[in-house]
This record gives sequence, C-alpha cells and structure tokens, in this order.
Amino acid sequence: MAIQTVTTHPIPGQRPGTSGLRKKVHTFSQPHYLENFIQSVFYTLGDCAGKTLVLGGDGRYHNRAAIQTILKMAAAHGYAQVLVGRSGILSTPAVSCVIRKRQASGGIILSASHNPGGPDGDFGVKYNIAAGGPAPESVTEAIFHHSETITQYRISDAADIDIDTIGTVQLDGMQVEVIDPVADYAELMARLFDFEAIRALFAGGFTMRFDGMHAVSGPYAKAIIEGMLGAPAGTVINAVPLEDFGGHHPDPNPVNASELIALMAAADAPDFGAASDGDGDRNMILGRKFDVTPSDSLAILAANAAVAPGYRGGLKGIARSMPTSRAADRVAAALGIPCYETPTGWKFFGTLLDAGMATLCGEESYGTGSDHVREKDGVWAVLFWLNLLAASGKPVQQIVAEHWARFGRHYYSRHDYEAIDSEGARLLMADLRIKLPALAGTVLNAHTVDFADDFAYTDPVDGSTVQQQGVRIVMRDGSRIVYRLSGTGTEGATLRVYLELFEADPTQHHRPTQQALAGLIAAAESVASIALHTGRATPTVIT
Ligand code: VG1
Ligand code: CO
Repeated sequence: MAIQTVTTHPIPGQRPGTSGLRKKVHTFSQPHYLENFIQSVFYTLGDCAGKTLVLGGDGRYHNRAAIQTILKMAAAHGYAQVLVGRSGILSTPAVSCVIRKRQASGGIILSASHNPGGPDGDFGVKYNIAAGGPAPESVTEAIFHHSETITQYRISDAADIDIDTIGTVQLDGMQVEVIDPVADYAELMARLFDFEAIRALFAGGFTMRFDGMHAVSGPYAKAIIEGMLGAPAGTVINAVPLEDFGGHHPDPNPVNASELIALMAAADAPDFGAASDGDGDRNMILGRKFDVTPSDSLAILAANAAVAPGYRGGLKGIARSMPTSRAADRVAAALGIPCYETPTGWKFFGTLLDAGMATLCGEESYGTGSDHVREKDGVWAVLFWLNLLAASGKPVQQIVAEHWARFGRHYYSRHDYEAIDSEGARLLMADLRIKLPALAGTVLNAHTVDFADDFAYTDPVDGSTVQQQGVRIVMRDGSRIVYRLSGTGTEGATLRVYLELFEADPTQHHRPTQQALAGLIAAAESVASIALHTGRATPTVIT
C-alpha cells in the first residue's frame, strides 16, 4: 500500500452554498471532482495527523463510492481514525451528535439534503467542525480558494474496505470504525424526552405515521419510534433508504409528501403525521387534515419546552433565520428571553449555541433544532411534538389554535420560483435593491412600508459580518415580504418569496392562508415584477 500524489487542475464552481457543495451526480462523478474538493478541505484544516473524522451520508446514489474515496484520502493525510456509519449511512444530526460525543475533529456529510437523488439527481458534500456544526463562511471560503489553485491531491492506493459490518478495519495506518448509525443518536434522544410518557401514549392507542421518504431518517425513526417507544409496526412508512429515494423528492412539505398528506386527510387518519428529508435534518408536523407551519412549530415548542426533561431548566434564548416568521419572537418576549435573527442556513446558529445564548433554533424551511447538537434535527422535532402531545393530551390542531389565541397568528407562506433563468433572477434582485430606499412610507395594497433593506448580519459572538442575505420589506402593521435567491439549487436560479401577516384577532385565525396573504402576494409582484423577470405567472412550489 502506498500514498499516491495525483496531479490535478482546478475545476471551477466549487464554492459551497447555503449548506455545502451541491452539484449534479454527473458533475461530482467526473475525474478528480470529489478528490479536488476533499483535498481543499484537508488543505484548509491543516495538519490532520492523529485526528478523528466522522463520515457518512444519506445513502443517495454515489454515497458508497464517495466514502471509499474519502477514506483513502483521509488515510493519506494521516488521520488516526475515521468513524463511518454502517453502509455509509449517517443522518446530518447524527453526524453532529457523533462528532460531539466522540470528540472528533470534524465530519464529512455526503448529502444534497432535500434535493432529488439517483444517477440524474444531485450529490453533495458538507464539512462540519469540531463543535458538530456546519463549517462557518470563513472555512467554506478557504476551501473554495484552495479549490481554485489546486495542483495535486493525496490518496492511498489501498483496496476498498467493507463498510457493511460493524467493527474496526485497518486502512494503511488508519483505523476505520464502522459504527451503528443510530445508537449514539437514540441514546441522546432518550435523555432529552420523556420516553415513558410517549410509550404510554402509544400504548393507549394513539396513532401516527412517520414518512421516511426512502431517505436517511427511516432507520432512526424505526429504531426509536417503533423500537424504543412501542409504536406498532407500520407506523414508519417508506423507511428504507434508497439510492434514488424511490424516485421522489425527499423534501418534507405538503407538496412533496403528498402520500402522507393524503393519509392525514382520510376518514381513518392517524392522530399525528410527520416526515423528514433526504439527510434527516428537516421535519414536517401534521395533525388530521392540518399542517403546522415550521415557524409556528418553533414558537409552539419554545412556549411548551418545559414538557421535555431536556429543556425543563428553561431556554436561554431563541434564534430564527430572518425569513422565518416572528411567531417565535412573541414567545421569547413572553418568556423574557432574547430572540436572535440570523441569515438563512444553520451555520449561522453555531456561535449562538456554543456561547450558550440560544437553546432553540428554527427556519421556515422545515428546520428546527436545539443546542443538543449543532444541526437542525428532524427526528428530534418529531419526538418533541410527541412529548408535547403526550403531556397535553390534546390533538395537534387544538395545540396550534390555542397558541394562536394566546399569541396571535402569523399567517405565513413561501412561494418558490424554481429553475428560473439565472440572469433574470439576478436582474430582479438588482432592480429591487435600487428601489429599496424609496419604499419607506409608501402604501402597498393597504400596507404602509415601515422600512425596506437588504439584510446584513453581524454575528454577536465573533463579530463576523455578511451582506445581501435577502431583501425585506417590512410594513408598519408587522407584515413582511422577503425576497432571496436560493443557495442550494443546482439548476439555474430559484427565487424564494416569503410572506408574513400578523393577525391578533382570534375570530380571524381560521382563514385559508393564501387568501389571508392575497394582498401581500399582489404587493410582492407589483414591487418586484416577478412575472416579467422570471417568465412565470405562478410559483412552482407554495409552502
Ligand atoms: C434552503 C433553506 C434553508 C436551509 C437550507 C439547507 O436554503 O431555505 O433554510 O437551511 O436549504 O437545508 P436555500 O439557500 O435554498 O434557500 V437542507 O435540509 O437542504 O441542508
Ligand atoms: Co436536509
């Protein structure tokens, strides 16, 4: 066995986006593509000798091949040990959990998250730091700069190793420990939530469907919800990870999880429904014929956190991404704790969590999490809801309605215009930015603009700054319109328009969301000329 130094050349476009580097599989599988990026990660990290790395992915097409390549490159860089999930499986939150528990120096997650998989789908790589969270911008930028000047990479010529059997294998001088992907994570969940109460709930006939969407969370949900909590077999559906996610889009929203939505609308619907995404960090929460918006879910969990043993000591603060509704802000105010507003992407929560300033975090994109790990966490959110349902004895819809009655309702929706022309998208944002200074004081469909700006953020812990994180138009009545371009897509550009309207009056809390937001939707079009710039009369996905 020998370490080879392979000559390569920079491949353009290896700048990580909102959450890692995402490209089509055929881009990732071209010669040197993955190797260049991993070598750039290792250059950024510096001396890797003697360190421990965690490695796993969501099981999508190319996962296994990529794991073998990365193991051989890790061996060539002197890592003492790599912990790999069996069969290459580790959810994003499980990687975060294992990094922290085993005090690894970091981890590599192979996933394009909610993007479709299979040979014609997407692949992705994320690097997580020793705290367990996504690499901050300073690290991802350094990786990108190395990728622009790379001339060679180092890799062992050892044979592929068996990653399907738990145990330790030697790869050159490096130990590869194949671990149970679920064990450490399940043990953490059992410490955070009242498993006794949830077991009693299921024993009493409470019914649920968890849709694994043939992605990574199936094995976790099966082991915990059916195995440890005693829910009947069949509670977890689409539980086996498939390389192409069964041809579906592993994005848990009411549009993509249509099978689950239909189940929850049937006459014999279960009491509770939930789903997670490709890499297991997102969650969707459903009652009978009822879906909970992610922004409301964050606020409701925060307001009821004391039901869970892991949060009984109180919350230090709440953090939400800027486009996420301000429902959580009202809960934070009631609890007398701070609420932080960060740019989109979980990497911006890391410093707040590390500093003990925030306990719960959330994003409108079906992401919820806490300081138990440094990633958003799908199964965790579902267990939190189960704990709440067990403690309250109330159905999902009633919990939400009572929350609105107490705090007011933030009507909320996101309109996505996917795979639009990149130049049109760029022009739309540029035109919008020019208009911003003149918008304050103008009236848009009966909403008077308070201020309009391009969101910039200074991290309160480390002082780092980022600009242009989304254009927001904030009304005097608290309504908001936010425009952003996605940083996770792999085709053209995706425009996201986020709409929020606050309604204090409980008699007005049960209107259809799109109807309640109609005035703001029209205002969003009139300000940004969306149809003109995108060539689309309607969004591709409304959540
Ligand atoms: C999207 C979401 C963002 C989320 C990110 C990663 O990013 O809007 O809230 O953090 O995906 O989620 P963007 O840039 O496309 O809007 V995941 O589950 O795909 O890692
Ligand atoms: Co994800």
